[in-house]
Amino acid sequence: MGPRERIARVKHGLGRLRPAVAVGQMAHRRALGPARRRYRELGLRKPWFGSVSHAEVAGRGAGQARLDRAGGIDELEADERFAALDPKLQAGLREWPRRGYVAAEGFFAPGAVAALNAEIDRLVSGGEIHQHHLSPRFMNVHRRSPAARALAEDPRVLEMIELILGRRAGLFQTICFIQGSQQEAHSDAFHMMTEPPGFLVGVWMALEDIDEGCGPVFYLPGSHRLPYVMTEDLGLGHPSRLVIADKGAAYVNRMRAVVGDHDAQPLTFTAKAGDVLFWHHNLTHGGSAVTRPGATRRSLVGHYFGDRVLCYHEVTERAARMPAGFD
Ligand SMILES: O=C(O)CCC(=O)C(=O)O
Repeated sequence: MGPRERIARVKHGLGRLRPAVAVGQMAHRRALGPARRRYRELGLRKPWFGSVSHAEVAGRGAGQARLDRAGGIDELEADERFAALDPKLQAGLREWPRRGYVAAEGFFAPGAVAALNAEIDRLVSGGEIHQHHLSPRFMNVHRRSPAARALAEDPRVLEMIELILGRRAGLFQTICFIQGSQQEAHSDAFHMMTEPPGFLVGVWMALEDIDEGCGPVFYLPGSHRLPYVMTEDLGLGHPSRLVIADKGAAYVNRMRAVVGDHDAQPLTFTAKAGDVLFWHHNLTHGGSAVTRPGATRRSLVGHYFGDRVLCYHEVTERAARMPAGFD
C-alpha cells in the first residue's frame, strides 16, 4: 500500500469519529456557508461544522422538486425552455414522474467525448489523477480536466436538471470510471441527501459504447417513488455521540431487499458513446457485473444539487461542502 492510499484509509477511519469530522469541517467554513444558512432557515440550532443526519432534519424543509409534485408536468409544459427541447427529450421528461429517469441518446457529440477520453488518458498516465482507494473511480476529474468540466457543465445538462427540479442547480461532484463499478444497488439519496428531499439529480454520461459485458449501470424504473432508505431504517440501534455507525453491510442488505420486492425488473443502460442517463436521487441503481474480463466501461457521472436546500451526506452524516456558486 502506497503513502497516498495509507493517508486515504486513515482519513476514512477518522471520518467515523464525530469530533474528527467536526474538526475536518471547520477547515471548510466557506464551502459550508450554504449549510449554515439552511440550518438557520430550518430552525436548527446546531454548529455548522457538526454532524447532521436525516433523523434530525427530516420534515423541516418546505417544497418539492417540480417533477415530484402534482401539477409538475403542467408547469414543465409551460416552461419555454421545455418547448424548445428535442421531442424525444420532451417525451422522456413527461415520463419522469412515473419512471424517475430520462435516457438521452446522442446527447454529446463524438468529438467532445473523444477529447475527454484523451484528456483522461493523459491525466492518468501523467499521474495527475488517482483512483479512489476503495473502488475503481476517479473523483472530481472536472477540477483537472477542462474537457470533463465542459461536459459536466454543458448548459444543456444544467437546463435539463433545472427543468426537472424547477429551480437553479449546480454541479456538486463528478466521478469518472474507466471500468465498470459493479456497485451494489443503492440510491444517491443515501450519499447526497437534501432537505426538503428530491433536490439532487444524477447524470451518467457514456464515454464509449457499452454492452452487457462491460457491466453497464442498472436501475429500477419507478423506484424513486419508494420510501427513502435512511439510517433510521437500517436497524442499527441508537446513534452514538462519538462514533458514526458503519452502515455499509446493513444498507447493502436493505437495498437488496428493495430490489427483490420491487415490481419492475431492473433495466441496464447499454449505450452508445455520447448517450446520457439522468436520474432522480432516490432511483435505485448500481453497476452490473463485468462479464467480459478486461472490458472497459468509460463514463463520467455528475451529481447536481438544487439551489437553496440543505445538502448533506446521510452515509457519513456530514453537511456537503458546496462549490462556489451555491447560495
Ligand atoms: O457507474 C456506475 O456503475 C454507478 C455509478 C453510481 O452509482 C453513481 O455515480 O451514483
